Amino acid sequence: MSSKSIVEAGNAIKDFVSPEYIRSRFSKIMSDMYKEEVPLYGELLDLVHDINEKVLSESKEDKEQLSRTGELSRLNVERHGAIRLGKPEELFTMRRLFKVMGMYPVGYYDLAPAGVPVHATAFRAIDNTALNQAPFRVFTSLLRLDLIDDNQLRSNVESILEDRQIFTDKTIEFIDKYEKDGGLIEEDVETFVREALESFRWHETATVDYNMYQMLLDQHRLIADVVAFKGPHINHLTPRTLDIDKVQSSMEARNIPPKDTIEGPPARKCPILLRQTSFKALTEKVSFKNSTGSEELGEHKARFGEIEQRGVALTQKGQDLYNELLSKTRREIGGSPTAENSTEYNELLKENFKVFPDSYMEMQSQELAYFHYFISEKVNKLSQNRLYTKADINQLLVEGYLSIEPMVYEDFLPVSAAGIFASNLGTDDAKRKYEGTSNQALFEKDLGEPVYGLVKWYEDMQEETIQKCLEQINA
Ligand code: OOG
Ligand code: NI
Repeated sequence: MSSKSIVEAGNAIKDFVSPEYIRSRFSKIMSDMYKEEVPLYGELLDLVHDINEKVLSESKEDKEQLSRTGELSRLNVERHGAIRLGKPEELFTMRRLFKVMGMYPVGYYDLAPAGVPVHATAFRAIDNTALNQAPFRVFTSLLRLDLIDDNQLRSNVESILEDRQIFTDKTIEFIDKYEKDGGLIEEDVETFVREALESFRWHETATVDYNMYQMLLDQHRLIADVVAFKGPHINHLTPRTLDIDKVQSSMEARNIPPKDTIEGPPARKCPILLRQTSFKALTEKVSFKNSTGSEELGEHKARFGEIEQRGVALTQKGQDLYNELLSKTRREIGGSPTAENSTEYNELLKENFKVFPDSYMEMQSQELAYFHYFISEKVNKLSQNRLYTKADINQLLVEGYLSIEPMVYEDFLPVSAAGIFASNLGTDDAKRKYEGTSNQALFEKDLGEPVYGLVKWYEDMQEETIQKCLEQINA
């Protein structure tokens, strides 16, 4: 794919490479790098691929649904990653960098209530066609220094991060050039993605000594992960599976140690939102610098592999019901699920979610989820002596003049993110509670622009498909 867009810049007409191409190149070289660094991720990719193929060959219905919504072709390249940043300037520049690849900040996620001292957004494409062409996303968190209660440690962290530069000079030059010209030309793209990749690479040498690392670790494992290294190494990459239960139960046979429970909603006929599971983080050797200049060896756990199954996006009403049922289950089990109570948790979750309708038509009529609307063949038989409006949509659907397909949830779930984090690193950090309110205004100030609202994005896209149907019907 090397589609180009022609953009008029002053009098000159320049050939710019499409952001979709840059994004898919970047996603590819990132995945290749991660496969090399974390070979189990490669194993997981193979497993997911095998199971997806099987699902598609066995279920004509699934295949047709994905094909109608444009997701079938993207399935094998679909993945997300995650990084954790330390200071506001890093978030600001990261936003500019992702823009070169056509990725914009969508949603605000506060992980503090779940015991992780960060807030976050996800960078992704926001146009449906662009998403289907290159569905790469990056969950990007920023450490909340205001949540470190030890004053001395907080000021240490600030001075450690102060001089850190996570971008190469060349990357910054390309970003400037992109902003000035309005695009990147073909001969710059490969150098740009290679330079950008450097910021996501793993470093075996910590930037702090062993004592400082321990102090950071004692505060929170995530703080050590963000502060003690040269850059925001990508901490996981996540392919999309069509059957997460199958992958979960097949992981062990391939020597991939799975986490105990799948995060998110229970298994359903009509999947909602997002279900995720992962393999545990690797223990990696790290060398620490001592004040004498000698090196000390130690270990760090951060990087893992994750998989996810995506379902239909929910309206605010649907989200609220989801949150209520999930919290209820967690309350009943006494907090986050553990290895010991995972069977009980799963049963309880299934039981509690029985009140969440498990048919697309029912979810549509209760306005719990978002859908793509299509006209059906029967539409020719519709009487043409009146103008149809949005108020007729439900009736037209029930009578079979329209059909719907679920709109896939493209985003993330903060409780799941915290759950993955905790079980991966095998810590009790998630049991910590951070007081203090979420701070979207501060996040957006650091980011340099507001994030796109989560619900509105789906609302607008659904509206677009409804309007298109009406146009076709009234034509
Ligand atoms: C948060 C990652 C969140 C997900 O899939 O929910 C995420 C973290 O950096 O641990 O990737
Ligand atoms: Ni993830």
